[in-house]
Amino acid sequence: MLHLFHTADWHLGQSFHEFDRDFEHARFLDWLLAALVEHRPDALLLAGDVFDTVNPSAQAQRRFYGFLHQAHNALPHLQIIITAGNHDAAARLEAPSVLLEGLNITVVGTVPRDTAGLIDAARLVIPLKSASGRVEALALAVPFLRPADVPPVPEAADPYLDGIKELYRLATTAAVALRDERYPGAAIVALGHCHLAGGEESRDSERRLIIGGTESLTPDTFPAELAYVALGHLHKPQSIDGGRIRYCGSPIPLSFSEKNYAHRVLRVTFDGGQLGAVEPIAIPTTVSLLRIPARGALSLAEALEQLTRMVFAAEVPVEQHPFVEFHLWDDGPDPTRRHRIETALAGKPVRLASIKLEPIPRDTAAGEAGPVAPVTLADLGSLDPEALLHATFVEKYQNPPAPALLAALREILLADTTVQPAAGPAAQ
Ligand SMILES: [Mn+2]
Repeated sequence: MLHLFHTADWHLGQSFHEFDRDFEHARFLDWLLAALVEHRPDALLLAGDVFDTVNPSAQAQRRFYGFLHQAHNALPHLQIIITAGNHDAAARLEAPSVLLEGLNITVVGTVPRDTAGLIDAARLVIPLKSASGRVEALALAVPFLRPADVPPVPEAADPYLDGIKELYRLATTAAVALRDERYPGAAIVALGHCHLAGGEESRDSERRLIIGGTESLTPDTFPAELAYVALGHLHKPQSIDGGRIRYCGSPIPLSFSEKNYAHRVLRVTFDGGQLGAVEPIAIPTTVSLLRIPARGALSLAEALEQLTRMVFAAEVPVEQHPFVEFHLWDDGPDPTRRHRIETALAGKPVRLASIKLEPIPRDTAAGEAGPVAPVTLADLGSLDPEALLHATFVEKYQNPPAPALLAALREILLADTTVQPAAGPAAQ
């Protein structure tokens, strides 16, 4: 019997609309340490996106290495396998490998190659021991793969996608050979950081893998010999292929679209080389994300009115203040909008993260004017600028322009006919 924890997408050091997430990450890591001590898994798999950026802050790095140190001290037999995600600096992440190996920690950022430059898939295979000291599983520590990381596949329909598949095939073949030779009955598991076809994405935080077509990886990328595939990249927990392939999801919401996700770590059990139970362990929320309104949008006046009626928990330290995102109807340019919201929030225990403007739904009865008709070059001279501004505002914001804006336009139009080009510097 062998147990492992599957986690991914920590994004340590994330800056969230200019706010720091260090408090939430610190609380998550404290919780994880306690959960490891309580459940005593044999291994911890971290499937990519350890850090949010390729150049994480010193504080984020202190958090990460501090956690590894504490986990090793508390559980010296715990094996930790860490792979790089698309947000990580692959080579830098694995730079301290030599030191970490002594702590039972394996970091794989890049695909190992032999002296001839050929991919050495056997080095991706990491034996995992159960509490009995016997190797009961072999883990394929595959990091996020870039096009240069995958083997060439002759006559491939898509050299990148087929190359990813070929790399998993090579690593699985190496693991099967090792199992049959030395560890009969061991389960084979793989890590990965990729986007499987049909996977559900979050807004704003995953950073799309823009290299062509990587969203089309299919489950058969992972050979049938793999009892379990521990994935990172998609932040919503989801399972594919009957639960053999899983995304555990991010431990904290990394964007407002993730606020209702069931953040968790997965506890995976193997028995006799087969996948057994997969149990989610819920991660407690330390800071809440607040959307105003809960769904849809409000006018600025309605939002300000709602704020006067809201009751907030008092006496909470600032790092625990909820993050707020407003959704307001876009009723036209308004340079005072943010300031008026900030003023209404002054003294309240919340942090203004963002204001999203939503297009006002078209009122079909009032929409008779229709879109502004296309004009020819010859028509330009005959257009009435005031009427054009009016029509554009009604088209875009379902509202006429403010009187002050019309007055400003009239002033410009008037100036245009009276000020002569030769007026000189005095007119500036
Ligand atoms: Mn991620």
